[in-house]
Amino acid sequence: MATKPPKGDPVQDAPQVTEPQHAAAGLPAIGHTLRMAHQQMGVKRTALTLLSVNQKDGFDCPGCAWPEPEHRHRAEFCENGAKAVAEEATLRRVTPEFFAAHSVADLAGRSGYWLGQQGRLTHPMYLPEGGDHYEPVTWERAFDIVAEEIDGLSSPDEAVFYTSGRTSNEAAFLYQLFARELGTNNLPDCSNMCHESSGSALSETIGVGKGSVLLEDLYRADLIVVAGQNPGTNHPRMLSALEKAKANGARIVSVNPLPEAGLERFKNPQTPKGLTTGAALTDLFLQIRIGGDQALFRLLNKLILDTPGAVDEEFVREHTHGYEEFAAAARAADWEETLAATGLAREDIERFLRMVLDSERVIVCWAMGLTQHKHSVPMIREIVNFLLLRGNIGRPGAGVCPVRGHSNVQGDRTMGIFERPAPAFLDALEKEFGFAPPREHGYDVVRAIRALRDGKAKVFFAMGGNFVSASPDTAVTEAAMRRARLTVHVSTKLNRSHTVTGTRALILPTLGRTERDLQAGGEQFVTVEDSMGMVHASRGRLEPASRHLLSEPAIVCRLARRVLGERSTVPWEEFEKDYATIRDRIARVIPGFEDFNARVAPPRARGSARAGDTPSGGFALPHAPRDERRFPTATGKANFTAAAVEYPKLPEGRLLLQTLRSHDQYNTTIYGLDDRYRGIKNGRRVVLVNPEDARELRLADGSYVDLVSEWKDGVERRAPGFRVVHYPTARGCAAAYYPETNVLVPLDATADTSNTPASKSVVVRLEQSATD
Ligand SMILES: Nc1nc2c(c(=O)[nH]1)N[C@H]1C(S)=C(S)[C@@H](COP(=O)(O)OP(=O)(O)OC[C@H]3O[C@@H](n4cnc5c(=O)[nH]c(N)nc54)[C@H](O)[C@@H]3O)O[C@H]1N2
Ligand SMILES: Nc1nc2c(c(=O)[nH]1)N[C@H]1C(S)=C(S)[C@@H](COP(=O)(O)OP(=O)(O)OC[C@H]3O[C@@H](n4cnc5c(=O)[nH]c(N)nc54)[C@H](O)[C@@H]3O)O[C@H]1N2
Ligand SMILES: [Mo]
Repeated sequence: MATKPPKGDPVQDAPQVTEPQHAAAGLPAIGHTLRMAHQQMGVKRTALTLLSVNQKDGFDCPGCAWPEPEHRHRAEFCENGAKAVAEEATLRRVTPEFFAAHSVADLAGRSGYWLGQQGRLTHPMYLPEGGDHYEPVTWERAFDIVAEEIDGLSSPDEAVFYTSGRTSNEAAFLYQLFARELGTNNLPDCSNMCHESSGSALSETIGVGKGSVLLEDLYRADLIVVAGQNPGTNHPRMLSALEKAKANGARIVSVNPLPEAGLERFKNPQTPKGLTTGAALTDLFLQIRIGGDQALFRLLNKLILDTPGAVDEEFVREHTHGYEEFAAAARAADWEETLAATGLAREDIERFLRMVLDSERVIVCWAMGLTQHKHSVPMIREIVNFLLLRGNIGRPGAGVCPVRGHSNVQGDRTMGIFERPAPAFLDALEKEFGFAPPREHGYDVVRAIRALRDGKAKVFFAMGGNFVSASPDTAVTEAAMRRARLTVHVSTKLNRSHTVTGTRALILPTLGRTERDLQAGGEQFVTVEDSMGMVHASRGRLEPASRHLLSEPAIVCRLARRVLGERSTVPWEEFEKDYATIRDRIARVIPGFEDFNARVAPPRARGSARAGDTPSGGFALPHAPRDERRFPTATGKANFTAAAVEYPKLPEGRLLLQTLRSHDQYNTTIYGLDDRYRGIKNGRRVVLVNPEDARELRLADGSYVDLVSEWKDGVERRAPGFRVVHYPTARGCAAAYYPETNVLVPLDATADTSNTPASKSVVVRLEQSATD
């Protein structure tokens, strides 16, 4: 068995391993934050910037989509939010001289970590056909190049317009408007790889593809289930909400193959107690096998059905559809099969049941641990069944809570970034702008990759993100991208997608959230929507990283004017000057945004308030199931569903690999090489394996293996050189970081219905690494 890292691995990747921790945040978190922030921004800028995150007149944190509490601490402290801010507000710069010194081939050989560490992009850059270096280009020339390539297409459907989830509502609305006026619905987004399964499951069952709870509901809940989520790292501010819920008497059940430190104990750095012992959060930890959640909830539903008086019969009668069929399927649930699927003990499931029966108000929260499996959609629908049974949707303190990732991913969807737009939305666009938007569905992420691979798409345009690193099947995706005629990235920072290019390529540098946005009509702000459907303003304060940057709305407006010219019916110039004019149109097109401008204004500037307006500025979007127990589904009721139970079945000698985030990364942006809570330092190429499995597979702790994924197409997908770490994960389950492991996720291995890459259930074998 190899015991040294294989040659050729990045030198810095030399993982050291200590015991996993059992609590999150506390003083060490403050120390880590300040160290990272000082390195990127210096002391003064650190203080100024971190103080205006999520404050009334400041900018929305570019970290996660967790909502802000009404009563903010002066610095709503969150280690990973601060890292996201430091990463953007860094004083390091990637200039034309940098590109002159580094060929594209050189950059393509660097790690994602190195690329991101180089700093902010300062100039529009162009890689001409046959060129080996990016060269500076004027904005006018850049837009001409995009227009030339789009004009050369035989159909607008040969262009693809990707969006990542940091894009503001204003920019997103304009971007989809441009794509649709051009004539395509090819608007894939990061959500296709993220919460698409939640959207698919929820829109069909409750009629709205978004969560049904507000922060106040968490504070009132009796029981909060956190399944498939690691908030200590990915939504740290959620821990304060859980702490408060507990103080109010809630109990917490965590369902996860890994014991995650943040869920065990939270040391709130804003309270004196938090700096010492902190608060225990989880009352019951269900260490489930990967993919076992549908089986768990199905059995729980059977047990509820079998308990006299446990079903909320009035709610079921008044508000739901499909109960009988569901109940028949649930009654057939089998203990033995459930124990095999979940790896749980009978007593634990019985304890869970008792906690459920003792609770009047139940909330289920989840994230990527539930959305990225083949059977994610029926899994989430089973959770809806579970909540419906006891009337836990549409009443205070209860509901569904899919916790979104990117800070405005939910808002981008609301604004129409979707390859399968609703007819009513297109009708409203048509009425407002007077052109006929295309009606055929466009490509999602996986279909866009296939289209590029097959030569059916030729122009790839990305509004943010890092498409080639975030997408599955890295080798396939990169080859697909290289076939494009033109690849364009609107970006703040350098990343791998800039190095894997079409025949020609452009990098268009843009303002970040933290930066002042000055247009002809004065200083602008933008708006965002958080994970709970709250909309509010975000205003950057810092000087832009370079005077050559354009804002995202300005880029779309200028591009649209150049590409569409006279044929456009949209006032792009006016939109660029004054974003309030964009919001006026959003207010007319999208339900729930009535009086948009007035309602996002600072509280003192506002007139009379409407329902949902918050005292600190901003408002809650309407949500029929939450607000009125009305379910706008095809049946007009909340739908029970009765899918067959599925769970992954592993061939002998294989493990089920989940690809997840370390504490020091934001998706494909790597902040550092540590995963502090899991006891990993100085390296990312690690694979966490249960010690019993490791013994059976003869995998010594500290040995090096290649991860080889097995999929029915027979193609060998290999990620070489991972250090084995014996770790208390569930039996049969392994874990390794994304994006290094995306090479293992087959493009065609996606969730049914949502088409989300199944990046949390990859069947792998572990092979000894070659040492030289
Ligand atoms: N600092 C930081 N913050 C972030 C991000 C980041 O990268 N860094 N990313 C943002 C984005 S876009 C998103 S979508 C979110 C992601 O937030 P998370 O979903 O918390 O992120 P992951 O690291 O993918 O963690 C998945 C969790 O699900 C568990 N899990 C895996 N498989 C299963 C399963 O089958 N069943 C159950 N019950 N659990 C399972 C894993 O053990 C892990 O705890 O975070 C957002 N916030
Ligand atoms: N194997 C595996 N794959 C996954 C996942 C997984 O769990 N496992 N998770 C999936 C999920 S949940 C998601 S959301 C996707 C993430 O996919 P993406 O959203 O595409 O990826 P990010 O890494 O968040 O994008 C980072 C880049 O965004 C740019 N950027 C940052 N801020 C801004 C801004 O304000 N404006 C603009 N224009 N650009 C900006 C920077 O250039 C930075 O390099 O990855 C998915 N892929
Ligand atoms: Mo995400």
